[in-house]
Amino acid sequence: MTKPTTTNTGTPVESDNESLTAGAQGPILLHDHYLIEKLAQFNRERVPERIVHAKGAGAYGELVVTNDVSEYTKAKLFQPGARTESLVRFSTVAGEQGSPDTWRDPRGFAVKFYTEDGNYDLVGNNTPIFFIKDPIKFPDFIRSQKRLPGNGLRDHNMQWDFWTLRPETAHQVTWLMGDRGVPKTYRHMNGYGSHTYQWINAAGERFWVKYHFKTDQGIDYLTQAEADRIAGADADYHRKDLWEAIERGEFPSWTVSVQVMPVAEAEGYRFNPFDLTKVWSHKDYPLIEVGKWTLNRNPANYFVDIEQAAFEPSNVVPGIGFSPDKMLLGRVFAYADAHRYRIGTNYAQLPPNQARAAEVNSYSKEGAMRYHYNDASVPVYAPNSFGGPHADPERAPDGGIWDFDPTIVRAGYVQHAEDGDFTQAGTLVREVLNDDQRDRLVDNIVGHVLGGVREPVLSRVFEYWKNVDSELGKRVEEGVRAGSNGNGSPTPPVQG
Ligand code: HDE
Repeated sequence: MTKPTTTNTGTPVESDNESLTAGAQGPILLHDHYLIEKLAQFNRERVPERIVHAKGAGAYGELVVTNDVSEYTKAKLFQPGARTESLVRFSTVAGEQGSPDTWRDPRGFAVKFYTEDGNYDLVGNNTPIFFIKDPIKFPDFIRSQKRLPGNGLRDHNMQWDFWTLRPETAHQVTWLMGDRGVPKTYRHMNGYGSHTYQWINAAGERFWVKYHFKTDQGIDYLTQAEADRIAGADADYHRKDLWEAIERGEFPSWTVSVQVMPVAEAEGYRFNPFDLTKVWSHKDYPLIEVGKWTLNRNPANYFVDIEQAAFEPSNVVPGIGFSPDKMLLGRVFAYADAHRYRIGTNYAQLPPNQARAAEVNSYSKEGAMRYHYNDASVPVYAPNSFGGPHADPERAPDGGIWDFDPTIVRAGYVQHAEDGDFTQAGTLVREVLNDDQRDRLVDNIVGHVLGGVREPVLSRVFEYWKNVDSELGKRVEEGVRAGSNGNGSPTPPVQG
């Protein structure tokens, strides 16, 4: 016997096809509350999309620690042999929910670990760096990548206006315009914590660390032409690939590693180690393997598990802390604030956000849509005389501790010996990319600039790239002026 359709409160309904009317051709009756419920619920099916990273895909998986890094951290999920359930959401940045997965953009790489000390969220990207280094610039940066206020159109001139006026963007823009700007699939890209974090071991010793998730599928990319074609054919190309691979039992995995810098080396390092636009050379701080992270389960319900997933850099656990990276500290505020707005005060009670391996003993209560609540025997205030939970500094994360000059200022980062807006971008172009990768970089830049960049921005674009690398800058200018790429073949203006 099939189940009866019911109202939201379980009462069987008499029809899903006809509204209640006075006579077959009479007025609809106000007390057709089921009709009203259906239309009202339909109008309220959406939660606001994420203001950035609106389009994405996600899956569940597991981290298995295969090495011993306990000399650096006491975090339980990173102890030898530890297995921790995980949730990931991959995403693009600037596109809205229906936008093509294959637009040129960094990719979000947001990982949640359900640890026995509470949820640990590592909310990174597929690039180890970012465009800017102070959170106060973030709203400006994002708006320059989205839509003009007048006609609501995206605008390459606006994008390059911001990038060329803020030269610290050069390193990330070089990554963006290269092969990593359009990964072949979410499975064929690396993930990075991007920021410098702090690890604390059982003896209380502190280390600076950077996280690397190296894809075991191998890095692979789409050319601009392939990306444009696929964008027109299938906007959900990456979401579908991830879903189908896991359905086939082809579980993608990543090798998780960290770079570790002793606290004492930070001040003298050739780059400011907290500047999010810079990487630490792997020659200086080689990767130390931690374990294997595998995605092996698709979400049961996209809206519940992925659209309502809330990742927040503030979710750290004992053995892990923050750092002087101002972008990280800005994000520690911003994400929970975004979740409260987007999915409600009690978002931590939604299925993907609930602590799974840890007991929640918070004094939060009530608020809209609350459905987990404290037992009546548990006081709603602290301190109390009736056995309510008490804070325990011994068991809590300390958020990271570091020395600093407390004089109140508004200032840029302390410049280290080799710091500079174009230094690492130039190294990337000259020492990391091969000839073919450089050719595609020129091609992609020229194609993007030909998509609408004009004076006075255009001249700054040529100067920007000459500051990165004089040869590259020359090829970009020649390509744009010739209306073609640096290799002489015309490049169609890039989409979106
Ligand atoms: Fe985000 N970012 N971000 N971001 N970000 C959000 O949180 C923000 C930054 C990243 O799949 C928002 O829930 C600020 C860097 C990912 O659900 C928002 C700053 C990095 C995701 C927000 C940054 C990221 C977001 C939008 C400058 C890589 C998607 C909705 C200080 C290290 C997570 C939301 C998911 C999402 C704020 C910069 C990665 C608005 C203020 C740097 C992967 O809160």
